[in-house]
Parts: sequence; C-alpha cells; structure tokens
Amino acid sequence: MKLYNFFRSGTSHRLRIALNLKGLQTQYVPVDLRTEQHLKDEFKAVNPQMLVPALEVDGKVLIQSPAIIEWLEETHP
Ligand SMILES: N[C@@H](CCC(=O)N[C@@H](CS)C(=O)NCC(=O)O)C(=O)O
Repeated sequence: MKLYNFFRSGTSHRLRIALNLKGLQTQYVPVDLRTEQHLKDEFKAVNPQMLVPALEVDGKVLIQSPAIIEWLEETHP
C-alpha cells in the first residue's frame, strides 16, 4: 500500500492513526501542500480531487479519509 499524505494534514493524520491501530505498513509518499505538490499533474493523476490523503492498493486508489477508514475496517477487521 502506498500512502500519499502530508505530515501537517489533519485528514492524513487521521488515516495514519487508523493504519497504525491496524498494524498496517505503507509506503509513505509525502505530498507537500506548502509547495502545492497536490496541484501538480503528477498527483492529479493519482487523485483528481487533488486532496490528501490517498491510499493506493494493488494499483487502485482510494480517496476520502472516512471512506478509506471504512474500507480498512471491512478488509482488516
Ligand atoms: N474529506 C476529505 C478532505 C481532505 C482534505 O481536505 N485534505 C486537505 C488536507 S487536510 C487537502 O488536501 N487540502 C488541499 C487543498 O485544499 O488544496 C478527507 O477526509 O479525506
């Protein structure tokens, strides 16, 4: 799993907490909101909403932290 996130983002933090509680390891991909990396084409290709966090799993991208946490709970109860 690849976690696109930013250290100072509350929604990213929320997802990191859930991943840690589940004991799941991810590849940490920093997306720096201060330098507007989330608005660049490279990240837009990952999440067209241009928001962090986003979680890539087996080539598919999950977005919106509450939905991602719900998915984590269903797949890693
Ligand atoms: N409802 C979304 C909100 C995500 C969100 O607002 N992320 C912020 C950081 S906490 C962001 O990427 N902001 C960039 C921007 O607004 O341009 C979620 O919970 O994932």
